[in-house]
Amino acid sequence: MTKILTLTFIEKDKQILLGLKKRGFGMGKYNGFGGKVEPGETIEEGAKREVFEESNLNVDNLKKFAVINFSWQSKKNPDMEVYLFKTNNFSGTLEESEEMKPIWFDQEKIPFKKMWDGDNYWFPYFLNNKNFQAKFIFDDKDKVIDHQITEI
Ligand code: 6OG
Repeated sequence: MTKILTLTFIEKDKQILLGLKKRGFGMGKYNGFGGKVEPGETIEEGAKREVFEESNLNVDNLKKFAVINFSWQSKKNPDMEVYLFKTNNFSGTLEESEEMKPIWFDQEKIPFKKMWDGDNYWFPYFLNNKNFQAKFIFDDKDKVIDHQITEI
């Protein structure tokens, strides 16, 4: 069964808010904020809830810019369908959570070496304001072994 997840990026001027994941899936990597969509909530509601839980910020005017399917050749993780949102509309006080340590990065200084391998491929589309659909297949060491990105 495919898991439905969200991933939200908050933008301010030429900066992007990323969080260092402190536990669980993707621990030690920087990423946007997100997680599983819960029964009874829309994908967008799930996205907002996850941002609040992980950063203490309230976000609005989320713009969906991509859907990415992630899978692992060995099936060591479930297949995932991730809905990616961006917004520059946020309020509240940024706070570290048990799950995430948030840090603003300049667009030119995204820490790709400490991020998911797939991000190397699709982040340029995001930074250039392209909407896209993508698929990634990873090996057991979480390296991309196949991918496909289509602008939409
Ligand atoms: P929790 O399991 O912590 O949600 N996610 C990925 N993000 C990137 N950049 N690359 C991937 O490549 C990812 N796979 C999953 C979706 C996991 C969070 O991590 C994202 C969710 O926001 C494999 O609840």
